[in-house]
Amino acid sequence: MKANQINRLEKLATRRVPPTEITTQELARQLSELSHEIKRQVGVLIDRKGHVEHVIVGDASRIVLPAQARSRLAESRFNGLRCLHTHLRGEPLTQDDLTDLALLRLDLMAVIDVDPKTGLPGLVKAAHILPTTSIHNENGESLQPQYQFLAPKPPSQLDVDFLDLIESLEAEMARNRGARKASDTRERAILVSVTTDGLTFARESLAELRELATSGGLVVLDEIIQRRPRLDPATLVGKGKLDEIIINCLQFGADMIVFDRELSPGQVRAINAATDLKILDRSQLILDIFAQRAQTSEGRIQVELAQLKYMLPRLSGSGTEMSRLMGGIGGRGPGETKLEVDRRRVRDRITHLEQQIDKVREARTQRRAQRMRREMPVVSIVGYTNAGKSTLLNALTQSKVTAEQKMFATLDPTSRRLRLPQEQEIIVNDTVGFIRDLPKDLLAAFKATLEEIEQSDLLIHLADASSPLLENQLQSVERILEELELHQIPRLLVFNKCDLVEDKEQLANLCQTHNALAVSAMDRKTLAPLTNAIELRLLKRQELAEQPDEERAES
Ligand SMILES: Nc1nc2c(ncn2[C@@H]2O[C@H](COP(=O)(O)OP(=O)(O)OP(=O)(O)O)[C@@H](O)[C@H]2O)c(=O)[nH]1
Ligand SMILES: [Mg+2]
Repeated sequence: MKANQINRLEKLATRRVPPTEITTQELARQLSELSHEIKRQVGVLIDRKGHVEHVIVGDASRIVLPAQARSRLAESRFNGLRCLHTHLRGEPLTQDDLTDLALLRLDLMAVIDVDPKTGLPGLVKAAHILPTTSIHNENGESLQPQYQFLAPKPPSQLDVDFLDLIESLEAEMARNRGARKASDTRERAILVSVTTDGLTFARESLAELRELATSGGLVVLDEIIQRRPRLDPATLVGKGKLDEIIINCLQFGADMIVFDRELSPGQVRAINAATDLKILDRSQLILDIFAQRAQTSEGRIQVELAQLKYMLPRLSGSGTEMSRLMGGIGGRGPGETKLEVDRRRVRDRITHLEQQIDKVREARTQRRAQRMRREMPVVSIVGYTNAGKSTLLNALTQSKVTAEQKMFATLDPTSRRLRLPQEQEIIVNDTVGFIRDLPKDLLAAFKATLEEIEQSDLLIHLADASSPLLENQLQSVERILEELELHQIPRLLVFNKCDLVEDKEQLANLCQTHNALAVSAMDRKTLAPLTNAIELRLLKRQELAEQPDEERAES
């Protein structure tokens, strides 16, 4: 490049256009002529006041926008910069141009055609993002980002009032976001499900994720389902789709993306590299809820342990990446200072917590020994989260354990006494709810709590008969019981929330196929068959226990 061309490029940085105009004829001409001479694309980023902020020189077919353009994402709705650059071959706005427009949230992307003979500016082609109210169709598949293309015109005939245009777009975006109160600090999430098979399960699973998200204190803005032949090992959804989702989030005003399955450490890193939005996966969401709920010091130790174990393999990359990754909802989770400690210290902390759990376990064994001496039978209510376990315990024992329309309302096991119809006294345990794909570390960490159940004489497996995922939930609970080696304990299957099931015949069939009882924990009148059944089962067990070994083997 000649000295005079460099000089002219540098001068571009001092230019200013009236804020209401996309470009002046003069600026268009300067860009076009320079571009023609050096046979490269030349571009400028212009702020809302009309000042040129950056000058960019590309090659013959593309320019790369500076990273600073992205760092301004935080405040305004669009980022307050428009990009104006030249095209040497008369091509329309390219896919790269549109992706930059959306991902950087530029005010506008405009290209100026350069006349190949004269170097004079030809048509100006421009596009901006359209605010949307929905980002998916009725099948839950996300829509392509919406762009509005302005009619191509020579620079002298551009009659758009630029400021007016951008301000009305921003006003519309603000309306779409709804009247978000300043006091509402809840984070706003878009849920993403990727599936390799049917949509039905993906939809139900997404419904569960929505409940998890709401239980965790998030506002769910929208849900996206993507179906693909196989999962993308790098970014789960595929790079192009990911860009699309990120753009959707920006258009929609979301703070985070929640994925309906566990992301590998590598996937988290790759996705984080593509966006400043917070990323959460299903496991982390569950961990987060547990962190919010844990009341006792034991519960807190267990949750922190699980969080640290989840975090350890993901401990690499820059500090900011990590804090974004591990911040959890509202910046909860193990906390930023803790995150900056190196792996060794995390491992030390894990060892320390594991020792503490061992101590708790000892104390628990002793307590249990005392209870054994009292020879009271123990019955534990287990089941999927939100099945109504705490409600049932309350109804049976007339107590007031927290029961809520929230997942994982119960974290710490609670015991109550219950006098059965024939005067026998028993202990009833309420337990932490199970969930499909319970994070492995969490399961391990909660083993201690669930050890309580190990000593049970009977398990009541309580299931929500009104859930569309009933069969699935039954299987999940069975699988977890097996993993916890609790499947040897006699089990009584009980369907709850029968008041919510309209089709009573179907309910009766269901009970018959599964050999289960039907109750409604909300209605104490429905519980008599249950207490009778408990009594019978315990009696049978006692008789068995009193039989000599040979007879027991026969029966
Ligand atoms: N309609 C109806 N709602 C019920 C019934 N039993 C429980 N619920 C509701 O279901 C929700 C969950 O009840 P909980 O008792 O907290 O459920 P849980 O199994 O203890 O849940 P976690 O502790 O979160 O695992 C609450 O909103 C209850 O009011 C029932 O028989 N009928
Ligand atoms: Mg509960």
